[in-house]
Amino acid sequence: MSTKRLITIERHIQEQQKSHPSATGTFTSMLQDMALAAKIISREINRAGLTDLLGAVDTINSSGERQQKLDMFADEMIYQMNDHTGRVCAMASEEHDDLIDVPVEYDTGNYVLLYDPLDGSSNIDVNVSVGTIFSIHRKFSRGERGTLEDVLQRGKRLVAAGYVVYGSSTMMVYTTGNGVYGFTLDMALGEFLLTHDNLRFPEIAQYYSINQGNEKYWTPGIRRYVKWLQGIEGEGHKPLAHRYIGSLVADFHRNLLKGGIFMYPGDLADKGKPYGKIRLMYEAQALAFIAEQAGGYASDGIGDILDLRPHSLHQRVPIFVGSRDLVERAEDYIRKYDLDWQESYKPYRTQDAILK
Ligand code: AHM
Ligand code: MG
Repeated sequence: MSTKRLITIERHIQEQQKSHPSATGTFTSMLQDMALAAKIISREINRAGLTDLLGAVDTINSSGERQQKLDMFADEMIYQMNDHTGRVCAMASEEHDDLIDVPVEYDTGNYVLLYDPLDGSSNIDVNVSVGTIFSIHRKFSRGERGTLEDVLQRGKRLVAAGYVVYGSSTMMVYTTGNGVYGFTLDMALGEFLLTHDNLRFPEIAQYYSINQGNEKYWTPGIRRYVKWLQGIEGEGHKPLAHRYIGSLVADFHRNLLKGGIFMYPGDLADKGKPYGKIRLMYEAQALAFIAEQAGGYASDGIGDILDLRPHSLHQRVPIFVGSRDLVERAEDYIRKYDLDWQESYKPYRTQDAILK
């Protein structure tokens, strides 16, 4: 019989709480609820092909994309897990236009939950990995109910973030600012077990991830940087392999384990979308926090994503995330070759307009 200790995610979260003597346990319970929601979503994803859950429904989400049924299921599951617990003062989801209030009949608490319930949802119909991304801020405003001010906080103020990747197995990865830990779902036990203790980006990176089909919109700096990654420009380094799933969580997760960079840059200055596709509040901030905790880095091409001051719920942001040296090199190329792009993007970094 194996004598290796099994550590469930619940136990791990409780152990982490002990390093914060003033903790009340509220936050611990929230993370445990997220793990339970992940198990339920994982179960539905695994059997989606057998039920009528597959396929799109005729509603459009706040970013103008068609919503899939599983998106809605995942969104509802996370909401229901948190609306009545008295732990959150508000929530925000990629699938909702506005802030999600806690129903008036329930108490509110000291935390704000942000989530992308099912990221990469265009991959569902073809049986390719998708994920859930979440992050938690502490309440900032003074009133009882949560406000936009509570949600639109800088990434530097996050108290926790995590993701779930529904792949060949289901994994949940989380940080509370004290390292990054990965748990694999044992389907027979119904438990997430610690399999990846204190995750760090490896020294040697293997992969770069970018949608090559967008090359026509890339800036000169991105073109040259990708040539560098491919070993065509510059000398003395091995070319990296290109891998792109099109599910941010899955691409990020692979690069965390193997070393690499994920990029979704802004378009050329004259193409009108210098901010790219990825959402700051539901995707970029959480992954930036996890990357930093794993020894990596996330940039919008100009600076640290965790330093950006959000201005709207569905704001998009260019993203370069992964092994620190690769991300810093991307910044170098942009600094040197992409002055036009910087000029067109900078107003979006700060403006108050709502970008969808
Ligand atoms: P979604 O949240 O609507 O699923 O969109 C985000 C996804 C990311 O998971 C992925 O990295 C990206 O969109 C892929 O976009 P593209 O198909 O343009 O490469
Ligand atoms: Mg998404």
